[in-house]
Amino acid sequence: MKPIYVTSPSLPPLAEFIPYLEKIWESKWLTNNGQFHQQFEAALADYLGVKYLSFFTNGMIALQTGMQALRITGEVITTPFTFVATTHAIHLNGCTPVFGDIEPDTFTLDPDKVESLITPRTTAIMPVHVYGNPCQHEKLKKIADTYGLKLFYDAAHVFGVKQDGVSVANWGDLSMLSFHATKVFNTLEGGALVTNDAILKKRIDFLRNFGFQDEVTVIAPGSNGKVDEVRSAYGLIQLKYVDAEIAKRQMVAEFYREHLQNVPGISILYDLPGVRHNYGYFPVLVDAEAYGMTRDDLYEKFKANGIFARRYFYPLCSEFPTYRGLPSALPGNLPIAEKTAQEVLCLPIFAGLTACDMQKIVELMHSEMVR
Ligand code: T4K
Repeated sequence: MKPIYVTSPSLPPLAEFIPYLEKIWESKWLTNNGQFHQQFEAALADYLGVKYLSFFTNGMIALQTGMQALRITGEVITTPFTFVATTHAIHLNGCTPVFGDIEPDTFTLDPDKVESLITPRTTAIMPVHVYGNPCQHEKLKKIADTYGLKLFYDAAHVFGVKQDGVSVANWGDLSMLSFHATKVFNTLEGGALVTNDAILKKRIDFLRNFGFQDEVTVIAPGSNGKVDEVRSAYGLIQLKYVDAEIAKRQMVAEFYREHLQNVPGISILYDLPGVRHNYGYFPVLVDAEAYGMTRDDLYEKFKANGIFARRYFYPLCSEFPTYRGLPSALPGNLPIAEKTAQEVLCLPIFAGLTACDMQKIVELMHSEMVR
């Protein structure tokens, strides 16, 4: 039985990659802002329709560098319903995460819960466009502007996502994208910071290279977030194929929607008005009573049949030992996030998922109804 994972990366044709590798071998220029790195940054900014973009070695280092570039300190209001990188970046930058509850229909940070969490120590809001669902930007921006807070989006899941024709990665003071192997667009590992502010872009690029401004001037204690020429060249080729990847994923999402819409106890998400989605994830919510089986039992049943669905994002970040003692993390404070984390299951979705695989997945879910 060939396992079916929650995702499987698409790779560019190997033959297209070889000439790039030959050029890299010939030039011996391997990293530190090489020609393919520069070309890729420009091509990516163009594809995404954003002003300034800095390519990073991964999303986590980009998040940490972004916080440093924005000079975020003290308390940061964020969501508990995310991959732990978001919360860790806040913690590792010496700040305290303050968790707000999420919205039940998009699973993103609920703007109406943010204001009551602001204290004199708050300097930023860090929301997440989880599963590629755009946050309520206008409301969050209004709060950030009113209280003089930075707005830094963890945009790891929104590659190519647009709202009313505009790239969601444009929002806020800064956005972080991830190009990890498990994402819609991958550079093996990789990430980016996106901003509309030229001075901020400059600071980010210094911090990405140990803080070097020139050969002898170090302006701040920067990290090493640079990317090599091999991954930059790979990214350049990948860009040609990403629209086809998204189109195939959309077909998978439509299949699931058609075949799961009437399963009692299973809730699914639909496209949001005005949003061009990327179909990076296909979360379902399992209401154990109505469905006749818990989320965890369905997860185990899938596993027994070679299907490795994932419980993203369970447990909540607020439940990990480092964070669970924080006042905002105490049980009962985040009821919608707590319920969602108990019920959510992300079904396999990727371009290479076959019709046979999809059929098997929905049949396994339907078979619960006739037990
Ligand atoms: N913020 C958010 C909201 C994020 O979701 C993430 C990353 C970040 C920040 C940080 O960005 P990066 O620093 O990662 O760029 C995965 C990814 O490692 C992680 O990037 C991602 N979020 C998270 C949601 O998922 P795991 O622990 O679930 O990965 P893993 O290794 O279990 O892979 C999942 C499945 O994917 C495997 O069962 C099989 C398949 N797979 C995986 C890899 C690595 C492949 O087929 N090929 C592969 O190379 O975290």
